[in-house]
Formats: sequence, structure tokens, C-alpha cells
Amino acid sequence: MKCDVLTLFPEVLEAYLNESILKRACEKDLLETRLYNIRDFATGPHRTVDDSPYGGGAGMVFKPEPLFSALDFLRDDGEPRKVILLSPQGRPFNQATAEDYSRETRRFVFICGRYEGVDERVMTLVDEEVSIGDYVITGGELAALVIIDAVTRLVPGALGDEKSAEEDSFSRGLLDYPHYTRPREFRGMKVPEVLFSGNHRQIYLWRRREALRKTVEMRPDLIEKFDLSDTDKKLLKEIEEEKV
Ligand code: 9D3
Repeated sequence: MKCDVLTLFPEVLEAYLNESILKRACEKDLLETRLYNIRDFATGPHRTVDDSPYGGGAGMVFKPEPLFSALDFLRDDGEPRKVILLSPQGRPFNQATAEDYSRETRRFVFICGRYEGVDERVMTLVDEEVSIGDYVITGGELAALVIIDAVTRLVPGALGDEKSAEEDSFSRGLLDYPHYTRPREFRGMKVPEVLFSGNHRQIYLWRRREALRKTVEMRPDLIEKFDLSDTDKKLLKEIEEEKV
């Protein structure tokens, strides 16, 4: 994934991009991020990027000129780009979007909004308007990081251990089962016996049952959409019967 990020706070993204998986992905040339401060494209003595809304009302609106200048500057290299505006009004980002983006060959431009919004004429530059969920955050920076992180995990080689990405998608649709590591007993809390059994079928069934249990409890909406196998149905019945 290659991307340009337009933001008023490049240092916010810098910190997260320079750690862990994203850092390694950068070093392996699987991820390339160029951060640009929108203020550097603003003109005038105060380098103003926002102004009050026509028609009145509270808050400020991102002026169009700095964003158009930034896009003109980026497009100078002739590389094709897909421009994403991060905004609360966007289409919700999910794992399917992440998979689409991981197959995209164009460079991405992420425009991180702040204030109440951007001047509507900026939409003529934008290919997709994307939100990360139904809650209000202060600006698009965290949203850009969420998307870059989710997409990079899907780039072959980025996780090092390719099984992790496979497992993420393998049981997709169900929440994860509980995990345990040493010690075998901690403050009176024991690790389930089956996990020491070496019986892979029994371990699989235990994990599957616990994944189903967790999903029923936390995300019944996922169970409704999920294509349950005969074994899953049997395990769900066992969970039901525990309750009586
Ligand atoms: C009064 C209307 N508000 C819209 C719900 C104003 C407003 C609040 C916060 C406008 C922009 C923002 C800043 N948020 C983002 O830029 C943003 C965002 C979000 O708030 N939630 C989920 N995804 C995203 S992506 C960018």
C-alpha cells in the first residue's frame, strides 16, 4: 500500500507509523506513507486553512484552496491516485473495504478533515468518502491510521507470520476463542484441562464452542449472518443446555 496523507497534524500519524508492524512494513517496502501538512499549501500571511460557513452557523469549514493546491502538487508526478476523504458522513469502513483497498494498485491520498467539515467543492477531488464508525472523533487522523493499519495487515509479508492473517480471515464471522499461556495456575485460576490433552480434535471443539459462546454473548448479529456447520449447531445446543 502506498499513500499520501494530508493532515494538519502529521506528527500524530508519524508516531504510530514508526512502531511495530507498520514500521516493519515500511522497512520492507510493503507500505509507503508520505505525510503532508495541509498548512504548507495555504497562502497568505496567516496560512489560513479554515473559515466561517456561508449561511451562518457554529464552527469552521476547511477552505478549498489549500486542498486543491495539495492535490495539484501530488498529481504532478503523474501517478494514478485514489482520493479518500475521511469524514463522519462517509461509507463505513469494514474488513471488506480493507480487502478491496489491499488489492488497489493506485496510490491512496487520505484527506484528514478537522473542524465541522470541508468546503463541498473539495468533493470534486474525492473518489470515496469514508467513516470508521458511528461515533464522533475530533478529526480524520485516527481514521487514516485505522485504515492504513487494517489494510497493511492484509498485504502479503507484512505480518511476518503469514498464518496470523489467514487466521484473522479463517474464523472471520465469529469472535476469537479465549487464549491462555503460562503459568498453568495463576491466583487459583486454572487453564482448561483440554488444552494440555494433545487431542487436537478436542482442542478444536473446545475453541470452537468458546468462540460461538463469545459471539452469541457479544455479537448476536454476527451469529445471525454466519453460515453454521452441523458441528457449530451441535456446539450451540450444548451451550444452550448448560444454561438450564
Ligand atoms: C455537527 C456534526 N458533526 C458531524 C457528526 C460535526 C463533526 C464532528 C467531528 C465534523 C467532523 C468531525 C471530525 N471527525 C472526522 O473527521 C472523522 C470521523 C468521525 O468523527 N467518526 C468516524 N469516522 C470519522 S472519519 C473522520
